[in-house]
Order: sequence, then C-alpha cells, then structure tokens
Amino acid sequence: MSKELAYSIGSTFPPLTPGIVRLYSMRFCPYSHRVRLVLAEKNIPHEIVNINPKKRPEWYSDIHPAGLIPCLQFDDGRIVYESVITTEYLDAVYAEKKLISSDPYERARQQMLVDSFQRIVALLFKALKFKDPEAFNEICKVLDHYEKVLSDTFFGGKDVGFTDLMIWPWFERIRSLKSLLNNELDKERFPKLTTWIKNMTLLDSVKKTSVRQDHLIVFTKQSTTSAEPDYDIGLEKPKEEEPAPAEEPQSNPE
Ligand SMILES: N[C@@H](CCC(=O)N[C@@H](CS)C(=O)NCC(=O)O)C(=O)O
Repeated sequence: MSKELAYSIGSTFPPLTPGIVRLYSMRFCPYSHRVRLVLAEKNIPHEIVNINPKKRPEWYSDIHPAGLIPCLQFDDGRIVYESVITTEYLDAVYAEKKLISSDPYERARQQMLVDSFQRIVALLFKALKFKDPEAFNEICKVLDHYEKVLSDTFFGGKDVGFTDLMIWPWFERIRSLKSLLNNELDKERFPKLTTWIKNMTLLDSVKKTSVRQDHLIVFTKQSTTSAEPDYDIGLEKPKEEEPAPAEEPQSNPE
C-alpha cells in the first residue's frame, strides 16, 4: 500500500518523527506544491502526510483551524500554514540557499509579483472549470507583465528564488493541462517566459516535485466535474474487503 495515500475521516494521527518537519499536503494542490518546491530547493529533511480535503481526518482540525492544506508541523509543536507565510518562515529558519532577498525593494518587487499572480490562479480555475476561452486570453494579458519584467535567468537574478518557486506550480499546470485548456503559451509572445520555463524544468527541485501529467489530467477532469475527486489516483490502494460469498441455494430434495 502506498505511503502517499491521503488520510481521511476515521484515520488515526500518524506520530511525528523526531527532528523531521512534516508537511500536510495534497498531491494535486498547487499551494502544497509551492512548499514542496521550497523544501526540496533548500534540502530540508521532511516527511509528507497527504490529506483528503473533502473528508478531512477529525484530528486535522487541531492542527489547522480552517482545515486547509498545506500546513507545516514541527516536532516541538510549531505549526505554520499559508503557502507564502510558510515559505517566508522556512527561508528565515533555514538560512542556507536564501530564496528571499534582504534588499527591501527587491523583496517588495518579488512579493508584488507573487501577490498579483493570484489573478492567474483564479483565471486558470475559470478556464478549466467553465471551459471559458476568454479566461485563457486574460491569463496571457496578465502574463505580459511577467514577460516584461523578467530580465535574467530567474525572476530574482541568476539563481532560483521566491517568485520562481511561488508561481511555478501554475506554469506546470498550464503546460500539463494544455489538452484540457485547448491552449498553450505562445512562444513568440512570451520568448523570455519560454526560456524561463525551460530553465525551471532543469532544476532538481522541480523534477523531484513535479506532478505526473496523466494523473493531473484525470484529477483536474474529476475535480471540475465532481464533488469527490479521487485524491489517490495512480496509487496502490488497500484491497476492498471481499464480499461474503453468497450462500449456495439449497436444492430441494427430490
Ligand atoms: N491561501 C492558502 C490556500 C490553500 C488552499 O486553498 N488549499 C486547498 C487545497 S489546494 C484546500 O485546502 N482546500 C480545502 C478547503 O477549501 O476546504 C495557501 O496559500 O496556503
């Protein structure tokens, strides 16, 4: 049985491992993907506990008051949630390989890029759920600004940083879901972003955390059409209990 299976109602709290940060996650959640990227990029030893957000385990409300994912839990009781706050916290505590600039203006510039990206999050949802072609055009209009301000290998310079990791999960989804979107980014309109995407895909953290395209396609189809998508797509699941064999019909004595 896979260790990645999502915990749901009725499950028992899995004990924490001393010295290991735990991330409560969901395999297809782009916000969790942000934190998985940061943990991988900074090489922070961690474990992942997947949660079924539609059938959350009872014990999860003691960890995150609103029950959202992602959320970090440390073995000394510290809890940190909200993907951007979590990233800022991890960057401050694990100082090696800094992702956030110490220069106030540069930091503000990157935070603005991450903040405005929420517009794309909403538009992508609209494009996928309502098959609204105008939503993809709107995404491209927002991305024009990102194309304009990208002036180096990554958004913060020669090394991968805060903005890159915070926005990547949605670029991975735009790429992987082009068949569902019936659209993809125009290389002529976005030459710098096209090179940036190539550079991102070469990073180990991006390779390690990428979501399988076929699973993502199935999950996205399900989550835009059903209230209960399968959070364990592609995983080996526990065998359903065999139904008790039906009693043999008694034959009438001749
Ligand atoms: N602002 C939050 C958003 C997190 C979020 O919306 N997570 C989704 C899963 S992708 C969730 O927990 N949904 C469950 C629910 O809304 O009840 C963050 O950045 O961490």
